[in-house]
Amino acid sequence: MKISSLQKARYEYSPKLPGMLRNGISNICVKEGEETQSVADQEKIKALFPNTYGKKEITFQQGENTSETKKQVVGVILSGGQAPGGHNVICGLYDALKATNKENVLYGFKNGPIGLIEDDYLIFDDAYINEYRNTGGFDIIGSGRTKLETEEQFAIVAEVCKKHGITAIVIIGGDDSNTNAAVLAEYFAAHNTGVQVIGCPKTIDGDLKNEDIECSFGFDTATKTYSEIIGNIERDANSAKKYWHFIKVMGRSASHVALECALETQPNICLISEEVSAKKMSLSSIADYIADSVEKRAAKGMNFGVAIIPEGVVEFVPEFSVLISEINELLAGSKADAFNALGTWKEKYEFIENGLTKESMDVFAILPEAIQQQLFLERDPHGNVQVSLIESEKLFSALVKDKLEERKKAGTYTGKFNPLHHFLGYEGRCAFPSNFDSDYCYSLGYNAFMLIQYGYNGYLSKISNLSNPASEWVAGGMPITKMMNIERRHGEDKPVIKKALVELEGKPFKFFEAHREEWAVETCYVYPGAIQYYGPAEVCDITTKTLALEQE
Ligand code: FBP
Repeated sequence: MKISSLQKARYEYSPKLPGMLRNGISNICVKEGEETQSVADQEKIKALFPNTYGKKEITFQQGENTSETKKQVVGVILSGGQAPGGHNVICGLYDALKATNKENVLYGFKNGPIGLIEDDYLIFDDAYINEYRNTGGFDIIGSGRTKLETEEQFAIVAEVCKKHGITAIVIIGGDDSNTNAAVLAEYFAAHNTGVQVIGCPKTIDGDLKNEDIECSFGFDTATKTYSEIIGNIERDANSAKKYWHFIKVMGRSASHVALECALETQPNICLISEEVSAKKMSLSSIADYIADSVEKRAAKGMNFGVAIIPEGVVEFVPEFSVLISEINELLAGSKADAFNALGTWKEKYEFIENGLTKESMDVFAILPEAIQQQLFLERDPHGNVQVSLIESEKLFSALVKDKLEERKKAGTYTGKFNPLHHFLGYEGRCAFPSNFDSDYCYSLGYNAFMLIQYGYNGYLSKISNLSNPASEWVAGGMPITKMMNIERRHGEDKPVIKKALVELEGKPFKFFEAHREEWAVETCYVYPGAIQYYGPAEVCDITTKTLALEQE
């Protein structure tokens, strides 16, 4: 296989472990903390997890390893969207497992949770693992979005584990996958299978975080990748002085990615979906807000700018979310077939006009035709609009253009408005992990094996104190049930890990809020440049501004 010079060099990188995990496997002992309670709905969660609820938080420290010496056969899966560093979680897991006992075995189940159901796997060895050290992507075993959530699936997984003598499963995934990890752990405990389950917090979206999990892996590299590109675009904008760039960034519902990129690059505009929702901002008021910046900059002779749009924002605009739910209703079940059978867009438009309320039709009617059509693209498996397919960057630039035309007529605006559009998403999910993600992920995997070795079940691998150098990081584990509450999902009450949205009272947003007025009118761009893997620690090992502000 032909590999790049950087890939070759990255194979040689030694990820940094937290200080307490650096003294060799025989020198890691456990300190148990307090028993835990779930963040809310304690009685309900306790009743649903009678075997795994209330366990103690643990930390590792230097000291004699007193764990069991049984042979471990561990299975690992990657679940959901790619996030840089996933390979290193597996490398860390493998290294700790082999350092403990050469006879231990690591199975990689392929293409996500489905691999466990279909018993589709490979067995890792040194040669295979070494090809993936410090690289991006999930191609080491593949990933997938199948969910492990039903009793039937759990019974199949238990059989697969029995067949291979598997003693533990590590699930590398986001909030839903780790919720399912907790349910699987409870099932295994209730059925006395002896199989343990450990989760690792993954997602570029940054929405799997709470008082225990400081950040999910992949967020650091993905936001650094996007920020590099945004910074480059800003510099181009400031050189050419003739375009307004509308840049949509990935991140699903929460705006952590957009906010971090804004803190890194100081664009003229960054929408924050959580604020749009809290202030009940309409499409028109958002367009006015952006147009104000365009107008003020134009008055200073600056007919250029940069606006960051979080991919999920439209769902947070009240009238738009009503429109989306009406459309979901309009296409529910077999009604979608009737709609798709209509030949022309004109016929479809009539169908839509007859099906929507007047209020929603008013919103629909002002959308550009391309966006109208995107709202009728294929639904996700739950029947919902796939918001990441809606070109909201084009939607907002079109609405801003209309506003500016009105202002031109009113004589308040005399500038030029040439918008360009970008979407930053997939290119950030498989980048070579930054030193931070390389170190964090390797530590998460190494630590996950220590949790297995000490017999813990239903725990999330936890590495904390992350804004400090890795030597000061703290390794341990937290029962997943501690992070759960009850939420209404698809018409049912479900125990789930609470998704973290941007907190409008939190320090990262407050910092942004304090500076954005100036950024909107002046040119305060910051150019972060490409991720640096070699060089001084203050350039190569810095973490996100979000984490730094949160831990100030
Ligand atoms: P996870 O939540 O599984 O980590 O995936 C995150 C994400 O990259 C979102 O930011 C994005 O909206 C979505 O996946 C895209 O999904 P897909 O890869 O199926 O197109």
